[in-house]
Amino acid sequence: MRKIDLRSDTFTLPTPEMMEAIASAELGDDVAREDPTVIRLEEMAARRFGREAGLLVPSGTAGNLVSVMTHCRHGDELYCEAEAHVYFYEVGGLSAVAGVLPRLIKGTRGVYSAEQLESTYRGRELHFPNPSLVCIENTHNRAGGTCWTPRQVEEVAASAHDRGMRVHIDGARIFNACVALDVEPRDYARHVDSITFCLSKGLSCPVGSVIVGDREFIERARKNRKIIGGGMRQAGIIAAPGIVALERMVGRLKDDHDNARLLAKGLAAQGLSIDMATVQTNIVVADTSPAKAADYIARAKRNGILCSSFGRNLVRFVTHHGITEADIREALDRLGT
Ligand code: TLP
Repeated sequence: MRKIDLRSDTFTLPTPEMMEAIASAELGDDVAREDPTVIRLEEMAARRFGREAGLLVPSGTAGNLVSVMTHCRHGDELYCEAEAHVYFYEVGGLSAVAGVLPRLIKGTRGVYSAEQLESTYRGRELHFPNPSLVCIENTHNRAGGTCWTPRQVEEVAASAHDRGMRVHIDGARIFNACVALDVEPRDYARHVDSITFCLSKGLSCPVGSVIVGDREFIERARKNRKIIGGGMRQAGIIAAPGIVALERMVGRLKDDHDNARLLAKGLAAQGLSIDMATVQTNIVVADTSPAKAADYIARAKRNGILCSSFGRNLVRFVTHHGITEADIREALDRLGT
């Protein structure tokens, strides 16, 4: 039986055009800053976000960690949403490597307000860690791929800046937000100090993420990237498909969003509980109660449908390049049996 893999958009494979770009990429040693393809990608990313500079990193996790290390000193405090990826899924690197204490804000569908930031903010006082960074996740993974509007980012960022804190966006899937809301990456980037976005999720690249920010920040981030072992040599083989992704793969994300909505409606009709207001991009989080997520996932797997656990009674489905509308209809048929 043909498998339909809805576990994550990280499972996407590079397109033939990406493979050709890899094969013909002009290469050099990027630690010595001599890889022209990496430089091209970094400049292209910076331009796309309206920022001065970009830095290729091996993964979204590396992008967040390097950004946190660059914004914060050991012992500082970072504000983020209670289920933010940087807190929930990054192996505690925040604390283990960057030495930062997270302070959590419970958002609504992944989004929190400036008022919430203000009421959680502890101030600068002898007894408290130094508050230095506010993180925003857009789209928010555990909330179901929900989007922050540029306005929401602007308000939280203004409040953070007023308190002397910097702002980082974990924009692993920020292009999904841009497509869903019909806004430009620069509409977000202009309010914040750094953004990480991933090439290897909906954009289908095999590897890589990019941090964008001002030149001075990116130069300091470059050193931190080296500290964590993320200085890569002929990294043009990673950058080349990234260039294809930025040029060709953003527009098609709308198909993934349409497919996610189709899937969510079908799953709801089969009795799963889904907050449809969260189905804004390419992620569907469904409550399987009273069935356990593990049992639901095992049964789906027996029918050739792969999805992942998001908690005791929660499963996640992600649509992506390589999943067609016909696949979604087929998946619904098989899940409904
Ligand atoms: N998320 C993965 C898993 O780690 C859960 C996924 O399948 O969704 N920020 C966000 C918002 C992410 O969703 C992810 C990956 C990352 C950062 C980390 O990216 P990688 O996996 O490249 O380190």
